[in-house]
Amino acid sequence: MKYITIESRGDVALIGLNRPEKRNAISDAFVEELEVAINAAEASAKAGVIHGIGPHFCAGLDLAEHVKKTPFEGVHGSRRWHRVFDRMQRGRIPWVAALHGAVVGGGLELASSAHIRVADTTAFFALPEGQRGIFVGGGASVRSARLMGVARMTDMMLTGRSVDAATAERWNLVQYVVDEGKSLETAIALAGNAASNAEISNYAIINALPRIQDMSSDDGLFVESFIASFTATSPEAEERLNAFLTKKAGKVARPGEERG
Ligand code: 1HE
Repeated sequence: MKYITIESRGDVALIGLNRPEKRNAISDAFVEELEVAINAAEASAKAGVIHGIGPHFCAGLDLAEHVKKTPFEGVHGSRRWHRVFDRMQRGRIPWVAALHGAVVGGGLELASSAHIRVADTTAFFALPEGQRGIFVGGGASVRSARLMGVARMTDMMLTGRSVDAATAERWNLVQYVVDEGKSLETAIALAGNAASNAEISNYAIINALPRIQDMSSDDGLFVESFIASFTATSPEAEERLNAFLTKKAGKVARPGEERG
């Protein structure tokens, strides 16, 4: 593949955005390769990490390619991003985004499709679509807005505000902030933790939680009870519950302690 690297670390697949000379700007061919890479990762790994090669995570949409498109080609392009990012968000395995440098426009949309975001202190976040005369088209109005809230996203888009990693954490855009250069190794460790969970639990976590969030409380509780019962009666759950009861599985760790 030209724009994407794939590696594996045990049960974790690593997808690298690999167009550093253009700051990992996402062209049509790039997003298609990303889909192939996500499919390959799902077939071989229990969790995934997505990261940027070079000085930035991702500068968003390839503006040079976009400028030549007709309006209808633009719609198809946006729908392609939706399809590929949805494969990640509502697929079979959890994804952790390791962020550094620019996480802007479509780069933030891609990061918002992962399940956990880890930023190092060099990361900065912006939605410059307003300044470019366009609108978000890779899912930010749904995913990024749900993470940070509509008021903050509106502010970012109207004013061109760029926020640092600490602010992004306060805004719920990222879950972890780590020292410069540490986002990838932290993301791999977190993905490794997720990979050790029961597959059915991970599937329910990533597929059911965002859907239940979009339901009424009554519908959400009803759906939750079925998922809870379905997962709890799986052979893997029986094995894991018995492992704890017979002291073969670790206890819950206190914050800062190694997991048992
Ligand atoms: C690009 C792109 C790009 C860089 N499309 N070519 N995204 C943006 O509006 C962000 C635009 N990019 C930037 O503001 C800066 O490049 C960065 C802050 C990300 C990085 O700055 P820096 O100094 O490290 O790099 P640079 O010198 O600006 O860029 C290096 C090269 O990458 C340069 O090309 P060169 O041929 O002159 O070397 C840049 O033109 C090129 N480059 N970003 C194309 N985005 C589905 S809807 C989503 C809508 C959006 O994502 S809108 C936001 C688009």
